[in-house]
Amino acid sequence: MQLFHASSLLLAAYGVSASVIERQSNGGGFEDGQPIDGQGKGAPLSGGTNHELDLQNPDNLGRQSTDNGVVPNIKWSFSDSKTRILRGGWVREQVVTDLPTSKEIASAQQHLTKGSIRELHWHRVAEWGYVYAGSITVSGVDENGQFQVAKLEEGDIWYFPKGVAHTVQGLDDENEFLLIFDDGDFDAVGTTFNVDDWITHTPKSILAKNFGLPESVFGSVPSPNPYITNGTVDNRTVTGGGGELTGNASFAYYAKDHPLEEVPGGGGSLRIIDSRTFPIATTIAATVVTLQPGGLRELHWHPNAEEWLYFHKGQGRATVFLGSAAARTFDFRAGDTGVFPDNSGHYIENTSDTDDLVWIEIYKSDRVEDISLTQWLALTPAGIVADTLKIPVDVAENLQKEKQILIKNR
Ligand SMILES: *[C@@H]1O[C@H](CO)[C@@H](O)[C@H](O)[C@H]1NC(C)=O
Ligand SMILES: *[C@@H]1O[C@H](CO)[C@@H](O)[C@H](O)[C@H]1NC(C)=O
Ligand SMILES: *[C@@H]1O[C@H](CO)[C@@H](O)[C@H](O)[C@H]1NC(C)=O
Ligand SMILES: CC(=O)N[C@H]1CO[C@H](CO)[C@@H](O)[C@@H]1O
Repeated sequence: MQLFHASSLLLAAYGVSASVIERQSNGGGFEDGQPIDGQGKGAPLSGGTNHELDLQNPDNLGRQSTDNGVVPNIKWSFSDSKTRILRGGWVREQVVTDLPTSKEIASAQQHLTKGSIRELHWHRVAEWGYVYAGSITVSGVDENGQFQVAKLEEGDIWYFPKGVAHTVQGLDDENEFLLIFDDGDFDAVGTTFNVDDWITHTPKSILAKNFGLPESVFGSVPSPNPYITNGTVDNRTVTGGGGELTGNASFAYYAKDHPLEEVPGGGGSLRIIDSRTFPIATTIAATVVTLQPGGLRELHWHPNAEEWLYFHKGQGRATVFLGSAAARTFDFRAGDTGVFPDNSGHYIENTSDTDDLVWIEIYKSDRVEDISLTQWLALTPAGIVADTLKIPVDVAENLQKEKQILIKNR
């Protein structure tokens, strides 16, 4: 802080050239939001700039000297999304037009107040949800007339396969969740089908014939459809049809039934939610991760899919490696989303001295899969590794053969 104030004063008093000298003698100006590296590269920003964003994203200013080449943007903050405010809550989305590198996954944060309802609907794509505040009822019906009405709390998850009819209602005063869809182009026409939208655009005579009811019954269906509507908590039980979905057919994953996994690296804990632990989730696999201050999600890649990310708490940074000497470092904080392209190499480091970094990883797959750089090298003949990387052969021989996953601060 002392350094920051001193340099700000200098900047104000003597103009930017004094600050260049100041920065160079102090090893760089990135912490002050200036693209100056302290080794003679860079110069101050003289034009328009968003200083707050520069301070939050020192790696966009060139701080990481191993970065190289052209790497497209892989980050989008929910704070950059348009929030749709409604009676009973709000929603803000991230779709492919916001973050073009995220082709397989689109997402939203959504908030429902007590009793409020995300109106009945279905999608052409699968929906996955994670409750991070409050509690909700999710209700769904499948092709066999089997249904489920599940009460979900913080940490619980749901998954509706493509086409399954569903709705969500808030139970606590304030309820919020992350929504994931397995197609980046989620706002395309033909993706979401709301019940009142359909009813409104069906001839009244057909409605009467279809339901065996007078036309007047449907005289008050809201139009345009409200998306979220305020309501009252309904805990009537549902019976009949094809019966309740349970066991492996359940749409609901209850966190309390799945203890957190401690990992070999000792740097945190995680929970993998994929078709092995949540059998119905065949197109969306996830990991919820907590990484300690200074901890590192070890260098790895995913052989099966893009990795989409939502940062829930804390701050971190990650470098994505695309091959062809292309690599770029990004700074992340709570509320950011990101995507690592299919098979790209990466790590995530917690850059806070005090706070855990909590994020959710999503893959359009039935499995979470990764290949660890260290494990790969440890399970390759040591002489080959030593000759390739020009490292001592005994170093190659002693690399960890077990995935560390989350490495504690060292
Ligand atoms: C929803 O809000 C409107 C406007 O405040 C109110 O008239 C209506 O009674 C509310 N409905 C419910 C079910 O709370
Ligand atoms: C129904 O839900 C309300 C609101 O959460 C609760 O106060 C009430 O006790 C519930 N009733 C039953 C029968 O569960
Ligand atoms: C439920 O799914 C698990 C994991 O896929 C599987 O091991 C188990 O055999 C399934 N149980 C039944 C009753 O199908
Ligand atoms: C506690 C700890 O190790 N914090 C580190 C978090 O990451 C930043 C950036 O790499 C380091 O500067 C901190 O020392």
